[in-house]
Amino acid sequence: MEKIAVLKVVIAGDGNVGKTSLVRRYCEGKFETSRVATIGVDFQTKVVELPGRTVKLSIWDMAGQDRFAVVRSGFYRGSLGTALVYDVTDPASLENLEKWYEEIIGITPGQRFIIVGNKIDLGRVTQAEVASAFAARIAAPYLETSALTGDGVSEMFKTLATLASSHLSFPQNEKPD
Ligand code: G3D
Ligand code: MG
Repeated sequence: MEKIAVLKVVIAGDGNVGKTSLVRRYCEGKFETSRVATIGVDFQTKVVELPGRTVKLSIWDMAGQDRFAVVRSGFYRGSLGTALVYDVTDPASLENLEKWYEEIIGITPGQRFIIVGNKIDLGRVTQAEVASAFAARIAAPYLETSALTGDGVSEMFKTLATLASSHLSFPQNEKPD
């Protein structure tokens, strides 16, 4: 049987920026309003076809609420890539990316990141230059998405999968399908 690499990736960022909606849109192809806020962690897997290889993402969707900070730290371990998500209509969520970055890099040094500006369907309030400058500073690709329309969502997860699979010379990351 062919083995497919399972790559753990993390979706982090403030509460309400659309993390769970992005994962749902990508994994289930749908957008739902009025869902209950994530408690602890949501977990989904999705097979991703990359040029020349197929991988399986295990996507860990963090709860943004500060009260779960202790729980969150355990979930970062073993992750190969992180999407730091902010809401383009919420300046505080952009300012807080730095805090998320510091928290995660402190627990998993060497972690690779992408920066994602979500809710572009609502129009932008934050400055794209500020977000892309932060992304450049931490050597992260910068993308914009809408979980509502689906714009940019598959690019987001393919970029994350590509980043995570660049770690793939380690046999312990290879698991049976
Ligand atoms: P979180 O997991 O980061 O906490 P959620 O965020 O996915 O729970 O989304 C928070 C709210 O933002 C939800 O609103 C959701 O519908 C909305 N949302 C998420 N992504 C988008 C987007 O791309 N565009 C728009 N317009 N809204 C989005 P409700 O009102 O359902 O709580
Ligand atoms: Mg959530």
